[in-house]
Amino acid sequence: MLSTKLRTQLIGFLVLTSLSFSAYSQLSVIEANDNLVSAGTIEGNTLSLNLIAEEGMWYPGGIDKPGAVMQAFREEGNPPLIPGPMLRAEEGTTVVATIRNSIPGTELQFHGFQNRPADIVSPIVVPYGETRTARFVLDASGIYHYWASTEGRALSTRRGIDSYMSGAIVVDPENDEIEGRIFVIGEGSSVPGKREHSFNGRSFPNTERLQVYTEETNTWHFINTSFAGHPLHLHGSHYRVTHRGSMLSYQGFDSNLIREEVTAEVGVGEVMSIQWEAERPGNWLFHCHISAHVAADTGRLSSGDDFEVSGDKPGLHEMAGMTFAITAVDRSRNEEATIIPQRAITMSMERQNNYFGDKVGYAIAFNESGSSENSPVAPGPVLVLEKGQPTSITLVNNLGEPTAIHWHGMELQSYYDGVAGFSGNGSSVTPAIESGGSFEARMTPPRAGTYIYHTHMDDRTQLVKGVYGALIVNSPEYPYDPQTDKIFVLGLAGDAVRTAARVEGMVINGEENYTTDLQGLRQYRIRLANITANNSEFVVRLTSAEGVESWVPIGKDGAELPSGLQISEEARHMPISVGETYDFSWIPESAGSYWLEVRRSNGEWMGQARLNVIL
Ligand SMILES: [Cu+2]
Repeated sequence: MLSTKLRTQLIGFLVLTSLSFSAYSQLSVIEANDNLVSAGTIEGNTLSLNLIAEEGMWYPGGIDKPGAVMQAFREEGNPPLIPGPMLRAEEGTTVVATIRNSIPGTELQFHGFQNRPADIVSPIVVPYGETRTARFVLDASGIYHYWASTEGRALSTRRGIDSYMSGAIVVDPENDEIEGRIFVIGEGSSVPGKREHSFNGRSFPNTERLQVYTEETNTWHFINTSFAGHPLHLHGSHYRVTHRGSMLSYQGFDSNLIREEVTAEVGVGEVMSIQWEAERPGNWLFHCHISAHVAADTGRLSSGDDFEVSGDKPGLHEMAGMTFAITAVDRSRNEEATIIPQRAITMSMERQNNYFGDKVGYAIAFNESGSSENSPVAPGPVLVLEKGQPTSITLVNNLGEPTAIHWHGMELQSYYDGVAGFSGNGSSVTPAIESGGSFEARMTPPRAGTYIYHTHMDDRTQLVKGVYGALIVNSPEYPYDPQTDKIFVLGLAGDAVRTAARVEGMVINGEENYTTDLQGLRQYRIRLANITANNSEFVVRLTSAEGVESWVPIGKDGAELPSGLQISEEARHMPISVGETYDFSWIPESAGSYWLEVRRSNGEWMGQARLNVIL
């Protein structure tokens, strides 16, 4: 008997050398589960279900794309599914479920078939060839999950052949139904070095094409049974996180604690329910903001020659993996008003040799007539727009490669959203900006706050080389004053990113030792943005020799926080995920050095900025 690890490696080798079909043609094809149908049969107050764990062939990109042997669950008489069959019934229903382990040489450790809410996890262990029966009551309405491992893994380390043995459990209130769609997030594969990233068992562009209507509320529930956290980013509209939960609990938030945001992280084992309304018609993306989780070519089953660049117009944007394409339809079919600019800005993007040491930098300058000429810098400078002012930004590309700029968090017309080959409405689709070419983006910022602009093309080249910066929207009610507003952009600078996600560095405002001077006893606004490539969980602290400071969170992702969250707290905030911005209000009380420190959630040091306070 080969060890599971060695077997996995052999299978991976077979898949990669395309012998998989002949060698494994006896395996069933694992189907993607859109979580629209409940498993089992309900009789009276009892849901009966027979689950079988077995191996099958999984094709997350579609049956014509590369696949991998994976372990999955099926209901007796049905094909195996990724994610596994969904259990859904009303509160008070008793579940009688059998679990059979048909995966030779394994011991199945199964979690989540138990009463709720609960603090104690009661796993069920099923040796190969055996069946166990679970009896439990769906006794608390909410959204939960089950998961299993055949390699004795915790959820946070399950990334191999068993990484997709998970499914949704939905408990509807009595005589009622929880609204919305259920999406199970997955990451991993049996192939060494390859990780698929998916929603409901499919990776983009094979994910469901979601259609929504403007002025209608969309309710989406994300269940993260993958081993990593994922900052989920919506283009063009803000969303609200209404509930969070886990395998065993599910809680709603009071309305005065619910933020409007464009990026929020769903952690390992976590459930996150969101609601949103599309601001405008057109094509919008919803995706994980971790570059590696949406990159077309690294670490995925579909790679190299197998991979066709995704999208409606091949060869332009390069999204893959954990991505949804959304089409928002305006039922009243109102024509979108043409924006007549009151202000015209030019954004020049220049390739500059020997910028980061001997490495190339992609430098940016904003200029407008009547002002003195700015020189390009990498990463890009702060762009300040006015709330309510129709503005034109002409993007001039001299990077030597095509690009596209996304105005992250901004509510604007889809055509200007910056996903080349995808953004737009109907037949007008945003083009890539070819090298030597230009594109005019127009927007009328509807609210004041802290946003980000960044490339939406080839992050691992363009984001790394500096095509990003802070975008501030100013208004009399929420002013931007460079004297009292301090911006800290956490990002990359050339070689600060080395190779894989785990060895990614970080700079603050483009510098390894950023320093700024402040006047004591004045009220400052700290504007933080995380636009690194792959850091889902930064912990940011503001400290002095006296210890950790206090600050008041006031804004997030360009939106003001609800009153219930504008409460003084210890200046230690986590997670601040890639794609999030935060505004904090802070008064330095005494002279001296203060430090804005950034670590990963595991404690790993990333960098710091020095704030010199004089009285
Ligand atoms: Cu992700």
